[in-house]
Amino acid sequence: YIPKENPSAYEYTLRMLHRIEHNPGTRVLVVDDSSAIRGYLGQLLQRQLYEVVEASNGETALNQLVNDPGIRLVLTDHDMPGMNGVRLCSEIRRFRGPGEVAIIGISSSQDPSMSARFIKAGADDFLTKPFNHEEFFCRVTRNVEYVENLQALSRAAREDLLTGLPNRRHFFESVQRQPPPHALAVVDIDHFKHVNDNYGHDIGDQALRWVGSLLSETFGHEHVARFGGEEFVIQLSADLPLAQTLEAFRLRVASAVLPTSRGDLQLTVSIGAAIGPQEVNILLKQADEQLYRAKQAGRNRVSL
Ligand code: GH3
Ligand code: MG
Ligand code: MG
Ligand code: MG
Repeated sequence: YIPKENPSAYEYTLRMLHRIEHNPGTRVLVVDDSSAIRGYLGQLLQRQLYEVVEASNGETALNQLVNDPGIRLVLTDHDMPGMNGVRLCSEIRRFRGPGEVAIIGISSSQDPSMSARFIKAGADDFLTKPFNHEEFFCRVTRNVEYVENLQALSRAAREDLLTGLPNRRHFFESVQRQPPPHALAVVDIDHFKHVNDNYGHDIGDQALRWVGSLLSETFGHEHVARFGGEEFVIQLSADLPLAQTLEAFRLRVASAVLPTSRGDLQLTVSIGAAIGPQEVNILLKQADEQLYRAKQAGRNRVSL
């Protein structure tokens, strides 16, 4: 329905439709001990093209959430046999943050402290039964949007915009979670300035994405990062033969051809590496020194 008599509601409906169009199949978990209420809420949600999952108690709901990280919203009743809704919220928040799933508590309780108890336990919002459909849809939409915005933010904070690879910040966080020793390599494209000068900046960008994809194909998306400009970093397994592994990658780049709108493009890379129990920053500095040596020695080579 589109309530045209009310322009703000009309705009809101358009926004909801826009959201649905761009994020079809968002999953919502409905937790209530009454199957009639689950069915009723499920129907309302399906009207908005949400995918609905149901649970008749808190324990089942927790299991479903553990097994399905794609659930974006939980609607939960309060009074249920076993775990109540407030307790369910605290349990969910032990393993799913507000950037992963939103929670709306629903209760017909006359207890005026109910909404505060839900929110203190980690719920994002609260609905008192009975509610009208428009309020229901607005709160559902707004909470799903909130989670989606947080996810977009966290992605933007972790990802390099041009190549889609992890960025510097994400790389540090993920390496520092691993126990030492670390094996790190810095990869720098040789004479990349010439690529921009001879082929143009757009093809320069295309070349950067290409080297990024060769890196993630070879070492795995989570083990590589763009550090800036035409410089990339690899986190290698300390058990691998470092020199051979990197030499194989150097050769792979040197022998590959990137077809572009301005003709075939070939590139070489220089690589500096370091391995040891030292701090990540110190290893990176050592790898950088080795990269400098590889450049000095004529480029298109590995130094460690
Ligand atoms: P060397 O072999 O010594 O590494 O030479 P180089 O030309 O690769 O290194 P230099 O540091 O002189 O130049 C790097 C160039 O990379 C300069 C800069 O314009 C370009 N660059 C940095 N970031 C981007 C980008 O996002 N897109 C494009 N197209 N070029 C970029
Ligand atoms: Mg109940
Ligand atoms: Mg370079
Ligand atoms: Mg450079």
